[in-house]
Amino acid sequence: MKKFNEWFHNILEEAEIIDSRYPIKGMSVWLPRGFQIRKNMLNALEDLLNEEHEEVLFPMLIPQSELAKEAIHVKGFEEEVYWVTKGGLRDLNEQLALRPTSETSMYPMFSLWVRSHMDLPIKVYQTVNTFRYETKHTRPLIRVREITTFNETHTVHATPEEAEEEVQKGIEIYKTLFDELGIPYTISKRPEWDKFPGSKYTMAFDMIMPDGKTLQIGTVHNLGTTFAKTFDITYEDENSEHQYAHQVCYGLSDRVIAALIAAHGDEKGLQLPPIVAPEQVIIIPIIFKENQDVVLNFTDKLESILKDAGIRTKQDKRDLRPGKKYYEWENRGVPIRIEVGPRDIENGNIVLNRRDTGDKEFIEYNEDTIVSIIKDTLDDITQKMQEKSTQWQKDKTYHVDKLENVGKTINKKGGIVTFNWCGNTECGKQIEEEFNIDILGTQPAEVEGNCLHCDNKANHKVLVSKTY
Ligand code: PR8
Repeated sequence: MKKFNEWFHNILEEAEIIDSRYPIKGMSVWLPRGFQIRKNMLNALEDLLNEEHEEVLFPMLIPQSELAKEAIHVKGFEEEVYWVTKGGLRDLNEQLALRPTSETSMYPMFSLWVRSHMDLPIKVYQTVNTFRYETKHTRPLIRVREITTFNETHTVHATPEEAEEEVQKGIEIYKTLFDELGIPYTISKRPEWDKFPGSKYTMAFDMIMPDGKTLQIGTVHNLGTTFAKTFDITYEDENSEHQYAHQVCYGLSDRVIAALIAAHGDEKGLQLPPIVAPEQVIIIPIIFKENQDVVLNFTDKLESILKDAGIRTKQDKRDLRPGKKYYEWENRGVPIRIEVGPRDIENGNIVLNRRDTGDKEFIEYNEDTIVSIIKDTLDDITQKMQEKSTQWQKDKTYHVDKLENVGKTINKKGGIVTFNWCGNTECGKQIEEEFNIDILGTQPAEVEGNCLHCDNKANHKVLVSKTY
């Protein structure tokens, strides 16, 4: 796909995902179809989170004094905070921040909640809107100023080991979600200068977009005891001694929806993984005046059988040419289209079309087997979409062993380039500047030889790319 940006903007409009004409930069309106996709994505995510975490809801406004408490954190966000300074005509005694993220809204309350080790762990999440006055170029769903779908998980633990386990838990949850959505990803540990402000370290998921740049689609942060010290989150251990709690937080956003659109879309338009598709099956009755009743009796029955089995199904009875309907539903990304005409009914067939492969198949119609055929096909579509996008990310990841090939490869092919690196901040920043790229992070690997850039001993495999 050559002009990804143009394609992306068009598809958001054509497939009725969002309307980005709202008169504030970086803020858009979710349209009914987009909202449904968003809801289905959140359901899948919350199903995973609910196994061990509980949903909460904190206020959107944060007193300036709380936001300012954690110095490194506030430094990281100070340029991005929106402030509420007035209540009606009166100036407020204290300015209130629109949350850019919720550490400083939640943690003063955690401090009240945690008394003894019996109160731990706390594992909560919320799905809210957050506000960031982004100064980089804004793009719908990708870099917005009102993040409308901010799903953030916050946990508090007694020991560093439990916090480490939670980091792995967060990574597993995001892996499962992205696999279900067929979103490809690479996980790395962000460099020191790009970790979440106030964290010990950040693990990040990056997807290679169709234009070769990478998009950060989720992050898991080990906060250590930094925030516990600032907000006084302590517990009394078995020996009645006060200990600082260990914390973890992780989050993702509207970007996940951008990622799934980008990962699967094609010239025909949107292609939705079954788990988020508002309609998993669209039935198109092929109607001629003389046999309208026969066809509609059949398709109505089929629709109710599929719906009863929990398959999201819709029938398109509009008085339009079938070709026009096919085009429209393909554009909207519905995974399976079923066509039924009078001749098919006579022959005991229905026609099943797959959006992912474009395959068209005549299947023998039987009320007892149709549900399992459709369910199996939906599962197969999910798997094939996932395999295809994972392969794409793999094919666009290159290992180089000459410095000159770092820039050359990225400029020519895009994607992610990996090479041996010393791990030194100074050296890393020079690499970023020299090649006009970003260091995504490092991955654990047995590394032999020297740093490609400074020739000191290498001890990291580093990943670099052009980023969104
Ligand atoms: C945290 N605190 O905040 P994070 N537009 C769209 N998506 C965005 C934007 C934006 N302007 N900025 C960030 N994201 C932690 C973890 C609570 C939860 C997305 O972490 O600042 C990115 O995908 O890394 C990012 O990975 C995620 O939100 C979490 O934001």
